[in-house]
Order: sequence, then structure tokens, then C-alpha cells
Amino acid sequence: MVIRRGGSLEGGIASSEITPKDAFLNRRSFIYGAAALGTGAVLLDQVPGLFHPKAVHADQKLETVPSKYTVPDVQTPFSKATTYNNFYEFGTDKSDPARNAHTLHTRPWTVQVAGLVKKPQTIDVDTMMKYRPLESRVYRHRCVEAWSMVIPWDGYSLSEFIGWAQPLPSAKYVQFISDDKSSDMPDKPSALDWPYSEGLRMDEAMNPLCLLAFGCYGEVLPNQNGAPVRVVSPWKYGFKNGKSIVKIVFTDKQPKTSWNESAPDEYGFYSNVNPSVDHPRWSQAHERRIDSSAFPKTIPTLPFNGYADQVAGMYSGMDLKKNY
Ligand SMILES: Nc1nc2c(c(=O)[nH]1)N[C@H]1C(S)=C(S)[C@@H](COP(=O)(O)O)O[C@H]1N2
Ligand SMILES: [Mo]
Repeated sequence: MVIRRGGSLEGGIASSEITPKDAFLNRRSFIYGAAALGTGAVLLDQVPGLFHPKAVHADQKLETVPSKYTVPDVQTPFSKATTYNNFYEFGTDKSDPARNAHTLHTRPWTVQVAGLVKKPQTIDVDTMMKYRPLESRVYRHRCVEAWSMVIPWDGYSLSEFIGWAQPLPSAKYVQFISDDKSSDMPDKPSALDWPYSEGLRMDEAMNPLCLLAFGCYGEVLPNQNGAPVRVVSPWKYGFKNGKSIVKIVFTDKQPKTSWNESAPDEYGFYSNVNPSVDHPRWSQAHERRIDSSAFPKTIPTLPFNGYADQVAGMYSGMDLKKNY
């Protein structure tokens, strides 16, 4: 099924546009199939053609338009981007989210817009998804653990959504709160305080590079990648990009963020990709680029993940060693 784009957030959506519940149930049975394969799926998939990656995802096509915010790097295969994930709500191993995230119910889904806004309200994710054309943007993704991927995300600039939300002039930060329903995520580890929370300074959130993503690889986001809606700020370490967002809060104070709260010396609020500021336990100078090869190459990490031209100006005058 093709999800149509366009329309406005204010407008309602016709029932014909809503994916029938049973289509979602069908999709879940695909995902259960993958679960049975477990970790083996990852290994098998390294032999091209042996394992069909469609088994682990929503398989729901999106209509997208090209974007000027696309990097020319070779893309990480879909099968790896959807089976090697961090989504701690579903377990701490990289293979856990693809196996466990089928329990997340992604419809109906609403996002609450709260805090310092003209009109606090709750919006349906399907309405949100149709607010602007979904651009296909190929972004570099650099995890703080020194691996990276190149992923085509489908979404529109977060700034568009913020424009719709109408924050008050006093709003200086945006906080993104992820879902934490125990019914859908029964085995959340105690490694972090839930719900997962992340945040950006308002100018960072308004930077056109900062994406609100509803899909990847031209399809609805697989649950393990943060369905139905997530943030992607490609010049920052991956953990800044909250998945499965249920609440967006505008604040005048720097919001609490999960990794910063759990280990403030290791994970700063800014977390801009910076090869010259090491993590206390490892170097950030290089990254393992996960591509189609069975033996990923190690490549130098670029300041701001290669997006310095577009974002460095936001930090002029700031000591990036202190504001890591
Ligand atoms: N809710 C939530 N969001 C999250 C995480 C998480 O554990 N929970 N992990 C983060 C980390 S560390 C990374 S690297 C990216 C991974 O996104 P991907 O699996 O789509 O590559 O999601 C980020 N967003
Ligand atoms: Mo990460």
C-alpha cells in the first residue's frame, strides 16, 4: 500500500487513507517469521540473496521526493540497517530490536506537543506524516560506539513541524520523549531511566538538516528503527535521535536526556560528532563503516560527521571540548 503525502496537519484524514488494522496484523506475522530466525538472520544475510530482508520490516511503500540533503556515500544495505540496531527498550544487543520490536503497536499512535507552545495539543501520526512531502535523504549515521552507516531516511525537516507547533519565543530547547509502554516493551533493561528522552537546542532543531523521519529505504520505518516517527540529526552521535516518539516538549531549560543522565562524563548534551574529542573509554577518531562487505572498513571520522558546512556556525565561540 502506498501512503499518500500532502495535506495539512489541521485537516482531518479520510478513513480510506488509514491503513486497515488487519494490514498491520498481517505485517506483524512477517516480523514474527523473522523473529524465529533470530541472530542467524544477520549472519545469513551476509551471503547476498540467501535471506530476504523483507522478512523483518513493515514492507509498506512510501511516496517520496528527492532531496538536496543527500550524501553520495555508498549506502548501508537495508538488511544491515534493520538488524544491527540500538533500541534499548527491546534489549541491549544489536540483534535484539529486530527480534523483539514486533511487540510495538505503531497504530493508532499520537504525538503530544506540550510545554512552551501557543496551543498544546495531540496529533495523530498519520496526519503528521502527511503534513509535508516526504523527502528521501541519504544521511551518514555515526554511532557514539564508533560504527557508522549510510541510510536513506524518508521524512521532512523538523523545522516544518516546529513551525506548525508554534513554540513561544521563550522556548529555547525541544525535548523528544519516546514511548515506554510496558505492554509493548515488557523487558526494558534497567540500564537507562525510561522513557528514553533526548533534546536539542532550538537552533539545532530548526536547522533544515534535522529530520523528522517516518520511513527509510522508501518504506515505512521498521519498528526496530523507531516506528512510527523518530528524529535524525546526522551531525550528532546516533543516540541523540530518539525513536518512536510520543511527546515533543518545548522548554526554556536544557532538558534531561537519557544517556547524559546515566553517564554525564561520557555522553554530553551536544554530542556533535567530533574526531578530536575522545570518549573517556575509546577514541572517536575513526569509525567502522557498515556497508555490504563482510569486513567493514575503518575510515576517519569527520568533524560534525561531514556536515560542518551546514552546522558548525551554530557552535561558533563554544568550547567543543567542554560542550561535548
Ligand atoms: N528510544 C530510543 N531511541 C534511540 C535509542 C534507544 O535505545 N532508544 N538508541 C539510539 C542510538 S544509540 C542509535 S545509534 C540510534 C540507532 O538508530 P538505528 O537503529 O535506526 O540505526 O537510535 C538512537 N535512538
Ligand atoms: Mo548509538
